Amino acid sequence: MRNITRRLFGKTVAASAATAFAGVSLPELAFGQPQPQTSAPQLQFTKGFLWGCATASYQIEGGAKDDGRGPSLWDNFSHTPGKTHEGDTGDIADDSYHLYKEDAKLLKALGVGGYRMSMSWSRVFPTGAGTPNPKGLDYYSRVVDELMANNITPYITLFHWDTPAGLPGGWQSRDTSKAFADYAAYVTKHLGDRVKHWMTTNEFVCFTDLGYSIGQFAPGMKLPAAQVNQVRHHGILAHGLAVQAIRANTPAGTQVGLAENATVFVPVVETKEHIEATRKATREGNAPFLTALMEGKYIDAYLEHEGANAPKVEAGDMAAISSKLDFIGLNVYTPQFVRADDSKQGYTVVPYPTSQPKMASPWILRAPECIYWAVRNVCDLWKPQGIFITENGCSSDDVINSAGRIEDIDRVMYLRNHLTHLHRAAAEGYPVKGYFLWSLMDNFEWADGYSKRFGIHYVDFKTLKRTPKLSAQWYKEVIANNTVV
Ligand code: PNW
Repeated sequence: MRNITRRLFGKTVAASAATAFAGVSLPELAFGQPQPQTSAPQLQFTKGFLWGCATASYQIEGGAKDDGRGPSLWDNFSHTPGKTHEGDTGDIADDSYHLYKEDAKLLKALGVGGYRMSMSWSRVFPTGAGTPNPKGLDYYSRVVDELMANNITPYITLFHWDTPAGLPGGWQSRDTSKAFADYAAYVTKHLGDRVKHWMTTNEFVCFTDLGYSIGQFAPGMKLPAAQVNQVRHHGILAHGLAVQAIRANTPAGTQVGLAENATVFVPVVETKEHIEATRKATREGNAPFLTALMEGKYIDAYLEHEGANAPKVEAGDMAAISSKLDFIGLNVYTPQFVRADDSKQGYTVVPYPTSQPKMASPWILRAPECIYWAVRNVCDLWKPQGIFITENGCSSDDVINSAGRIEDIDRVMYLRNHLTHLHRAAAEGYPVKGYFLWSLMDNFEWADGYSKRFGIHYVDFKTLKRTPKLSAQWYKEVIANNTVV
């Protein structure tokens, strides 16, 4: 538990009483006579809490060769037979490259205050470095203007895995980290007059380990540990250099962070010993990434574990990597469960029972307490200034019924339960500033192609028609009432 002053504790208890248990007073509980619902909203978020939706460039844009865009590692990977579900690619995706005005209307109809989108690096620098392509930047400038004309604040991620294929060696090369900083400098210099919220990278583990160790994502390599650790280092170095580049090229007050899927550890029982074990697991389990960013070093447990395979670090790297951030964005989907034990490590990750309920993607558990622990573990360990949930959502087996509706009640259940647990974190005083739902619409789900749907708008990939699902209707109510409904 973080240090809580008596005043904050009093406020928290009052807030919880006023929200979580609104409408139920103790005597009523005692006598079992609940009163009729009052109009007092339950699980209310604070005024100014930001509601948004998230997407990523390669997953929605299409227009793969339009206006001078260069190929990315994901273009090459998805065009390699056997790498994605039925050979699906992002060539067309949701065609948001041409339909972005329609997508802004979807956002407007939901009533969101923010939109988290990413930029395709190889639209702006077709080979990743060198001469920029003005038409690429123009596209994003138009999208930003369209959002702002609709009172939607853009939150831009500079890199969501679509590494330019023209960069020799990709993330195996330290030069890629430097090229990323140059790209970050160029983009933020040109859009920083209007865009005030930037995220550097999205989910280190997915473009490092999944791409270079497991091979499930682009570029599909299976390198030995020492090289993977170096790739990881180049990933976090890119983030750090980009933070510095953004700060140097944007006006004061610009907010800089990242979007990270730190592994979320949940105590098997909420007792002191398991909670402490969970905190240790969080620090060690995220050692190559978020822990290094927040502590400015690779912790001993990681260095000992990796031994001779530990990354090679140059002077100044860790200072750049730990550049101060205005917020941490957390992408939250699924947890690991931790119990304290008397091993040297002091904890064990408990395997999932086979009966553990899951969503349509087998890696997404129905375990909504993970969003509370995602926030709490990170805040207790490192006390960041602000937290955004930069992604949260799930896949469902959506179908259009005979009435033309998509009744994704399981997604609504998943989201409602997550928001309930997020509210707990906010009510306890953790600095949760906003929430971006993944995703605005169905899109190219990486190696799963179009077989997994994460959207709150259904996309017919033949006609590109977008149709709101039940979850869109639900989210609109959440936003309008600033409350879990
Ligand atoms: C995130 N895993 O990716 C990404 O940021 C999104 O682009 C993606 O569409 C979304 O989550 C849903 O998958 C992940 O296998 C993909 O553990 C896979 C994993 C985790 C995150």
